[in-house]
Amino acid sequence: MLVVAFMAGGTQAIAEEAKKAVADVVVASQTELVLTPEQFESCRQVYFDRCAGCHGVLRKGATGGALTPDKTIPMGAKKLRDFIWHGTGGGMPGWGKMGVMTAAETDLMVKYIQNEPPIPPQWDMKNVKASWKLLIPPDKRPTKPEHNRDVSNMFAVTLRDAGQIAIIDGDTKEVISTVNSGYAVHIVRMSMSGRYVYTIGRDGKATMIDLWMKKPETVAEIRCSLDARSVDVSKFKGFEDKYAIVGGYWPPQFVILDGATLEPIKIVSTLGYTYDTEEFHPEPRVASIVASHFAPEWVMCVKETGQVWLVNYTDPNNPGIKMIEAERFLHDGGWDASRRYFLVAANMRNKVSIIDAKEQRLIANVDSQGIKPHPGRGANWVDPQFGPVWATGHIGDDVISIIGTDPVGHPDNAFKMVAKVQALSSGNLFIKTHSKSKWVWVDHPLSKNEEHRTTLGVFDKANIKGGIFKTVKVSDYGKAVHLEYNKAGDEMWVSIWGNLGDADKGKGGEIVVIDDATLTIKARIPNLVTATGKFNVYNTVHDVY
Ligand code: DHE
Repeated sequence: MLVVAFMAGGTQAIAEEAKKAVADVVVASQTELVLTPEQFESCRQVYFDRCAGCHGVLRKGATGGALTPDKTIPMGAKKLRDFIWHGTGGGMPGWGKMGVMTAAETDLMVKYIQNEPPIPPQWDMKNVKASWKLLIPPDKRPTKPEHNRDVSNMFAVTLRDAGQIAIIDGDTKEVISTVNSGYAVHIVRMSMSGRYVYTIGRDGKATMIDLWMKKPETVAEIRCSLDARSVDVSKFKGFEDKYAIVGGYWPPQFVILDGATLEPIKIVSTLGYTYDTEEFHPEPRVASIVASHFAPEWVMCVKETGQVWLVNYTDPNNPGIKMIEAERFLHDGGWDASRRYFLVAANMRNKVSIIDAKEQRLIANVDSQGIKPHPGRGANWVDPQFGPVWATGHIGDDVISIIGTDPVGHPDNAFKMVAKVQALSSGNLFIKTHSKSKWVWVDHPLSKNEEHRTTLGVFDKANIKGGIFKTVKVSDYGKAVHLEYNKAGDEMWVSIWGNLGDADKGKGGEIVVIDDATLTIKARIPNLVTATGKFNVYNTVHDVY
């Protein structure tokens, strides 16, 4: 029996490209695994939306385990159905229990993942160039801000399921502009000047928004791959905003762009060998990227091979690449307060890899003593006992790990876990503070406990070992996810992640603003469908977290 397979991708557009590019025919291994072409296509889309990020397009496994037929067929339908429906203790969401998949969809997915994965197409410079649109060239953009708002306290907010970015005035809380972006837009980074917002969609589409415009709009866009999660700009002195970089999940590659126009300059594949076993990996995806302040370089994590690449952009057509062996699988991370040390989660091994951007080397792989560290960019503060520290939470349990980051003033604590405290429960995704705040905040959007999903834990920096100082319940629907301060550090903003389908009931999503002095809710910014990541201009430019 034959099953027609299309490639993995995101949007309808990808499916169209795929149909042109791939007309593979996959033989289902058992009669009961047969899917019609329509069922296969719908499962392919569900897999891309819900599963590929953790398990990989080729299903070789990463944050989640491998899902190739040699693994899934022996596991059997019942076990697979249970995993998909109920989730796992390791952090996999229960898609059925959460109401994301019906029983019938779950059954189809069980069959789908027992079939061979479809092979996605490539996306080379010809495709990248053809997708580039310079909507407003630099000489047609404003020469000074067209408004009196404080650009440095604006927020760019990802409206995930709407594929849009909301630009919000942090002072007045007005939504100034809502701009289309890539599909399921993932993150935002700011230009060093603080004028431009760079976004990346899950479909690899990067956009650039000008905050000087009266109503900020997209000035350029480009599709650098078919599946992506990261973008950043050049920040080293003399190179501020000159170049941008977009990391790709599929194809596994990165593209260097002109920082003012997004015109593509260079495309580089990340295909290669795992750092430890030196086996070829067909899908080493680009995870987090940060811009070094010590050299004209990006610090770029290659997830599956466990390498951190230092990409030198002095001569972007001939980029220098230093490969540093770190750990697998590299995911998200951020700077310590001095911005010399980059700390990134290696979630397969429950480690935090620490890279010294000045000496361009790995300092340590610290055991995070929890399951699946997930820092976002982490949180930095000065502990009265341990000195400067950085912290991460975990998806798979309730551990908050605190790591010393000051080798000069506190050498005994540096690059070691100095303490661990407990969040409300497992399922933490983000942790945040501000240098002017007394508090460290954690969310629990993936908690198995429904109450905890909308409750934040607040820790007192002066007594971190005292555990949670206070809990703040922020919503009676959805999930409270991703934390960000305003520029002054006196308001903490959290997103409520609702459902696109519940928008007409006022439960599509919103932002809750908490007064940092009283730890009480001070404002709500409603009607922000699936509001997720929030990025304050000043804090993002200056790595305040
Ligand atoms: Fe993210 C950061 C990848 C799921 C919201 N996410 C990142 C980064 C990576 C990544 C590599 C770091 C980018 C950087 O710093 O350059 N995320 C992935 C996945 O592969 C994964 C596990 C599954 C997927 O298919 O995408 C995943 N992420 C999620 C979510 O489910 C979240 C909550 C909602 C969503 O958009 O899908 C989510 N990820 C975010 C946010 C950030 C992020 C808000 C930026 C955090 C920050 O403060 O910098």
